[in-house]
Amino acid sequence: MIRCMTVPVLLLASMLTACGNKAEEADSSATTADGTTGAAADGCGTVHDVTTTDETADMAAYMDFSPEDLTIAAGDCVRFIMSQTHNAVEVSEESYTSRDGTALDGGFNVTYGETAVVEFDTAGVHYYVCQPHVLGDMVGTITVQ
Ligand SMILES: [Cu+2]
Repeated sequence: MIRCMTVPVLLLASMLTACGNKAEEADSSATTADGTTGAAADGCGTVHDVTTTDETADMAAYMDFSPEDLTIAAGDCVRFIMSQTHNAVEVSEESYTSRDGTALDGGFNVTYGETAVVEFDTAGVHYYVCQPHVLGDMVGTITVQ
């Protein structure tokens, strides 16, 4: 069972600018997404971050999720913080192995520049890729124990 909560960071930022009286509401959403400590909102256990970079000076770092392979406990969440040039799309083990980048039906799908928190409730391995860079081995795994 996977639950996705998309956090429209840019939208929140523009709302803050556009109308001051929404600031408190926008702020509480941000806190939920930032729940890295203690018992986070929305039932996450520990929240683990996966990040990417748009900085191409170091191509090895550019073509990587950080961390690439992550082991978490059932009930933990992963916060995918994608920079503008990368996405994180769940794929089948077969697609992961063959690097074909086909999205898995019902899998998580974090688009370019998006930050999203995904909860993993069931033990197993989830495979994901950055679609434009899958052939550059920009792939990752989430192992839920
Ligand atoms: Cu990428």
